[in-house]
Amino acid sequence: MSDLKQELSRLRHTFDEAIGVVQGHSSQAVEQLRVQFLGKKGELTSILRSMGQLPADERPAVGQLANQVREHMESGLEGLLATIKSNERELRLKLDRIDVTLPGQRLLQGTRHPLTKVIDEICSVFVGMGFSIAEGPEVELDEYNFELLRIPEGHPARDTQDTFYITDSMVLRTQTSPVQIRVMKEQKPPIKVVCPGKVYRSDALDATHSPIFHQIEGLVVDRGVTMGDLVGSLQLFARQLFGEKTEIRLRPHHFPFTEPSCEVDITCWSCGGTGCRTCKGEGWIEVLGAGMVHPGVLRNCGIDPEVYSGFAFGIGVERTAMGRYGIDDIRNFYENDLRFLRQFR
Ligand code: 2NL
Repeated sequence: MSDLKQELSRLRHTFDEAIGVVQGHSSQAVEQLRVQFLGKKGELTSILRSMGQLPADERPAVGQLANQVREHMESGLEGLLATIKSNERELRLKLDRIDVTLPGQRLLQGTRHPLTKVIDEICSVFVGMGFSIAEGPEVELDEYNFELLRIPEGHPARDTQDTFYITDSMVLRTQTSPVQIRVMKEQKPPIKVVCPGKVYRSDALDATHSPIFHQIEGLVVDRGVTMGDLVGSLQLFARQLFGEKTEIRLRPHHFPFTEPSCEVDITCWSCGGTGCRTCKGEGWIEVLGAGMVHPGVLRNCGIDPEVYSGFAFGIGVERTAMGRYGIDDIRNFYENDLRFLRQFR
């Protein structure tokens, strides 16, 4: 028997041993065997290469044997690969099995914050009456927050005790009025806007005060706007927000930016006006401040008070929400306690 024939049967033997060891390994190990035995630099290839040196009459027999060995190795590898693949699949099926009877993961669904709800509701009522919504910066010029609203230097409202000063000429806005100042300076009447947003006062946090709170102000400016328009608009607003039977009552008041000015009460939403715990026996609940825009404020914004007039109002959002939902501590709004927030689902 020629040397090459011996080598071929030794190769077949080595292969059989190797494949026995790889049994139960991964498909990559099978690929390594293929490279080792059948690859371009593999052992079979090198044997076939040296066939050229054989005498011509011996070549067919050696070639036939080489082909048998190759087929043997190929089918061995193929069979092994199939077994390994099916083992791997079975293992994966076992590992990936899920228990469909386990309880699912509950998705936490959020809700709108009660303050957001009240802001949206109030704004919707005014949008329904044809108002636009305007927003503006929370860091505001002293000029827009105070000066143009007829709150001059030395006025108690400008006390550094009450106001957060950024620089001598910049403050955290104490009302959303400066947004309306911007609207009046930029637009021509007719103007009908509501301005919701955060406002700031240098107050210590307690049950009824917070240094950051929310306000909605409204402004209407046009030819011939009267106190009657103010009363009618606020009446309509009160009935839509608090119920059809709600009445409003105006009490004289003072604001530097309106003249005349008033505070507006509504009949108690709990007792309807007869007096109860909610209204402290009054029958009335204060909800907002309002008035006719002071001619000086219109002039400060480039609007001629001889031609135009307007009314304005301001609503405290926290106060409204506390009354509406019977909340006795303002801090509830800012603490993100889910036990509180979940009640507004
Ligand atoms: C309240 C009362 C009010 C205004 C705000 C206003 C704005 C401009 C001109 C005139 Cl630009 N007035 N706003 C008017 C009356 C009352 O708020 O009790 N706020 C907490």
